[in-house]
Amino acid sequence: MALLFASPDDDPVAWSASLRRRLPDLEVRVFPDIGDPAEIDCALVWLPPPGLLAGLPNLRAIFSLGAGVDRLLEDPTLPPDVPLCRMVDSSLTASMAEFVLLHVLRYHRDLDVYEAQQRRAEWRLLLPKPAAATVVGLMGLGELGTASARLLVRHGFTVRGWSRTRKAIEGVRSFAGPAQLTAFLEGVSVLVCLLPLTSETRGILNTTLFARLPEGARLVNLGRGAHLVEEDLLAALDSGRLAHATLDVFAREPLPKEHPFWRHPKITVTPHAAAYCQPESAAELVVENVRRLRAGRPLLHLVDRARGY
Ligand code: NDP
Ligand code: OXD
Repeated sequence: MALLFASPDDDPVAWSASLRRRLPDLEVRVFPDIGDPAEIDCALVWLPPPGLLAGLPNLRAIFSLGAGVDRLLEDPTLPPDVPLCRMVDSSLTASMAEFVLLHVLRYHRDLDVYEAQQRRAEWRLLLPKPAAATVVGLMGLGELGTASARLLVRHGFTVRGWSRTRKAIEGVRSFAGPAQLTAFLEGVSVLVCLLPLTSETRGILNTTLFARLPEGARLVNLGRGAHLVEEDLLAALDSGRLAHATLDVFAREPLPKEHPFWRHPKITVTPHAAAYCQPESAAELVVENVRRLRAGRPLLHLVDRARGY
């Protein structure tokens, strides 16, 4: 069985070694050295060139190196009937939860305010508040949102989450569906987006939503750039409706050099750096799915293409 590996960001040497250690008879071919495309059975990919997967006539499964599969689904040439599985991995989840905690702590301890004060050489103390006084709202309570919520609860924050279906997570107040979005947003001091990008969630971070947050709330977008309506964020920061935003994902990546977000005093930009999976642990899922493919058993973490995640 041959697996094609294609990713501009992940290390092909480490991945090949990790896969082969677990499954020595798996042939790993690294893009662009595909060999005969007809010999490829499955593909492990992150941002593959559009059309690459369509050119593999005997492809039986697509394994995403990313948790989000929106870019794959946007490719009109993506083979429609080949099962698509997303990445779920302990190292990915842990690095995301850590990144969420980092930014919630930063806002909770007013570091964004102190950074602005430093630029003005202004010495002004803001008395620290208890963690419980900071209400964190997580949009998306899936693999990543749930782990982040649990970590925040352990640190004493007041945590609420919003998802399509209701959840029971200890210490987290769960809100579900469009009907409960307004109630979820009330009183949230730090809003974290960990939604997948779908037709329902595109543009969800907009003026109407910002208006439902308390004045001076902070936003952390870790989902996808297209969740955010960029002009609405700039207007909300100008008016003070939002005090600050941390953005890890963008409609265009890399973020173009001339983009106003780079130099905005109330925006922190990180380069889609929140979370990545380590081949050491993540190869486990890929190998398990290759074994299942060989045995004709159901694959793990199949994407529901109609739902979009
Ligand atoms: P999951 O599929 O496990 O979770 C998605 C969550 O979003 C679920 O709770 C789901 O609800 C909820 N959801 C989906 N659609 C809606 C909707 N219309 N309304 C309300 N809630 C909705 O995904 P992950 O947690 O693994 O990943 C989430 C996203 O994080 C990825 O799709 C990707 O975009 C982003 N990501 C970003 C990274 C980065 O480095 N910045 C790294 C990895 C991922 P329900 O549970 O009811 O189905
Ligand atoms: C993603 C990922 O989906 O890095 O962004 O997993």
